[in-house]
Parts: sequence; structure tokens; C-alpha cells
Amino acid sequence: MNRKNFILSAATIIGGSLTTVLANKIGININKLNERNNLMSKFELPALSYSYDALEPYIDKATMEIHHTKHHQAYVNNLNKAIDGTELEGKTLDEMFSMMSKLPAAVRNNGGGHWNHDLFWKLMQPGGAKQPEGKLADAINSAFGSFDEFKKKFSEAAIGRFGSGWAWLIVSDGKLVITSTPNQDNPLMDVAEVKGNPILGLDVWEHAYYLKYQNRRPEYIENWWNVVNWNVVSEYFSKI
Ligand code: MN3
Repeated sequence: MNRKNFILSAATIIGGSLTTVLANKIGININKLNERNNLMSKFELPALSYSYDALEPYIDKATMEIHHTKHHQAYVNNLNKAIDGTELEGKTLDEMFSMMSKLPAAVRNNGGGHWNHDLFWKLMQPGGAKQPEGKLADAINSAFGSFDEFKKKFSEAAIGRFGSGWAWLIVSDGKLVITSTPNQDNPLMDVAEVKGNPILGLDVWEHAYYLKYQNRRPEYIENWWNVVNWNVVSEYFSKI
């Protein structure tokens, strides 16, 4: 056990004992409480590493706050509800994605919603490279001709996604491929038309842009390129 884990464990034991003492005093069955806590902590809303206004003026503060605290939180809550008491408890999202065709729609929609947004927040970290560098730049140039050509094709996929969904840059059989999915599906799911590992994803649900851009999805997409952190994309690319 390393130092961090030791401190965490010690804090849990001390915290747990205090809770037990308090609970006994007011007559609550602590086992029932713990059971409930465990159930509710299966998946959690990840904290952002930046403030809600950090992506201004391209993505506005109100959109970021509602998107994270309402929409993403709802996916997390509904995912936990959907797997509560089922054999899916304890499984990772990757495991669920690989058998998605056999699982309920609530797991597909909310499991995808949770995973997709988690990636989305990380890709949009302020700072970092404004365009691909190194091996990723080489791979993009070789797959699409140039970075500009890639951006054009990716934007077309995002604009052309009818209704709600996502545009993706994925690694599929060792190649970079642009694709898009409806709703909260993603290319890791066995139901996806084009499968692969996403390294870049763009949310084109109206909730991602409507407050600032209303129906102008192309303008949102054009501005979104300004907040992509290519260091993060490169990191994902290097891990595949
Ligand atoms: Mn969204």
C-alpha cells in the first residue's frame, strides 16, 4: 500500500467509525446506509480541470455549466439506476460497450452519454497545442492529405449528423477514420456502424451549442476547433 492509499484508507476508517457512532446515536442501520452509498457511487460525474468560463468566447460559461452539471450528471445518475441490482454492476463501460446490442436502451444511452462527455471535457482543456504535432500530425496528413482537409471532412461529418449525435476521429484497424454516431452511441459499441477507438469527439446535440449559437451548428463547429487541446488528442493517439 502506498502512502496515498494508506492515508485514504485511514481516512475512510476514521470517517466510517465516526459515521457509525453518529448513526447508532440516532438509530440508523449503518449497513443499509453503506449499501446505499455503494450503489450510488458506481459511476460519478468527473470534475472538470478548468472553470466553466475557461473556454469563452467559443463555448460560453452557461452552456458549459448546464452541460456538465445537468446533462452529464443525468447520464451518470440514469446509468447507475439502469445497472442497479443487475449483473452489470461492477462491469466497466468498455465491457458494456462490447455487448451493447444485448443490453437495455437505458444502458446504451446513459453509458454512452457518460463516456462520451468524459472524453469531450478532457479534449477541450484550455491551452495546449492548437494543431496536431509529431506522429499524430504525420498520421493525419497521411490519412487526409492535410490538417485543413481533415478539419473540413470532420466538420462535414459533424454538420451532416442528422438530429443529435457525435462526430469522431477514431483509430480503426490501425488507420485514422472519421465517423459519426447518433444519440449517445460511440464507435466502441458493438452496435456502431464503424468501430474503433475514439481520440477526438464532438458533441453536436443542440444542448451543446443552442444557448450561444441557436440553430447555427456550423458556426459552433468552426469555433470549437479553437478549444481542442491537441496535446490531449496526441496522448490518446499514443496509447492506442
Ligand atoms: Mn452533450
